[in-house]
Amino acid sequence: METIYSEKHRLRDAKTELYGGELVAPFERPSRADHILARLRETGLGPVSSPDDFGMAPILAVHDAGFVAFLREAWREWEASGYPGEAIPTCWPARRMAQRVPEFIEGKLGYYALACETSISQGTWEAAYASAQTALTGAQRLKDGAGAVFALCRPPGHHAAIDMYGGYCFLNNAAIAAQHLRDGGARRVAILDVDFHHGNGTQDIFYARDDVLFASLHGDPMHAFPHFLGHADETGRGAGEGFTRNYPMPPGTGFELWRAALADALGRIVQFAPDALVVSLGVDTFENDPISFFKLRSADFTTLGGDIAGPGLPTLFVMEGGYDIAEIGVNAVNVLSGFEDRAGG
Ligand code: Q9C
Ligand code: ZN
Repeated sequence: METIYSEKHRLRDAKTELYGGELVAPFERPSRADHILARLRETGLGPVSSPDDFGMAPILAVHDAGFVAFLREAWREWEASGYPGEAIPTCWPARRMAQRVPEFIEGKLGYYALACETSISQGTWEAAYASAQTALTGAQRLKDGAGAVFALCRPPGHHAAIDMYGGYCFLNNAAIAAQHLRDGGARRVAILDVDFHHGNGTQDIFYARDDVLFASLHGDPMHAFPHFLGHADETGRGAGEGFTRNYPMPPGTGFELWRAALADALGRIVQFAPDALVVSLGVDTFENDPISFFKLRSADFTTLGGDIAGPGLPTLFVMEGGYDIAEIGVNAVNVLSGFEDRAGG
């Protein structure tokens, strides 16, 4: 399986994350990608290629133009404000307040942020742009006939909504790739999100649509980030009714229960009969993940990779979360090799 990877991920190297009432070194850091790349090379999964540049149009096909302009300019505006640290919002357009974009950067941050753990730092936009291009290149490979591709995206994307960033995400790489597949002629695309956290951004982008099925397995939002989306009764809106499927699961969930949810999700995907499958691949379901509460073991990732190969669909894996950095390479590559072993590729 070919991997698409850009060194530009290193430009996303924030110094701070707001966690547990303290500013700490971010969980989402450059060494995550290094460990995945090292493991890919160690196992000889396949070639590693640089992304092509598809420009802004495919990003603007899923994200709000004002939001994208904000992301591009946020660091410059924050620096100009004279504040000493990284850009973190302090104030939100909460219930019964005006939903109007302020002119001052601190207000803009609150308007466009869905969470404040994620600092905007120098280079964040450049890395997020390269990450989206990495996913787009993977989608293009599927379009050109590849059976499976791995987009080693960083920063991740699935929490980024039409016009909101947060949860370590800025641009929704998986959604951008799925839309690119649609625009390239795929009639239906399914997105399977196996990251520990609910893919609220992806759900937001496709919620009213019947051409992109979204299924997410995740920690119950009553107990886990993003806290305000991902309940089982969220199933789509309007024409999209029935094309969103959520599998929230409780603290301590192990592979047996998780795999049963996966089987149900895959059954729905097969019924949907998509032309392509995009997998939001997070391995923060791992038992030793520092910020999550599922109990999957390293060998389980091989098994679930095989399960995902079951439907026999052209499949794009898009890297999302996973914060046990010592094991992230083994766990992510186990999914890919489990897929290949079953797919016979
Ligand atoms: N108590 C992704 O995996 N905060 N994002 C968690 C835990 C945010 C995770 C706090 C987690 C975001 C792509
Ligand atoms: Zn996650």
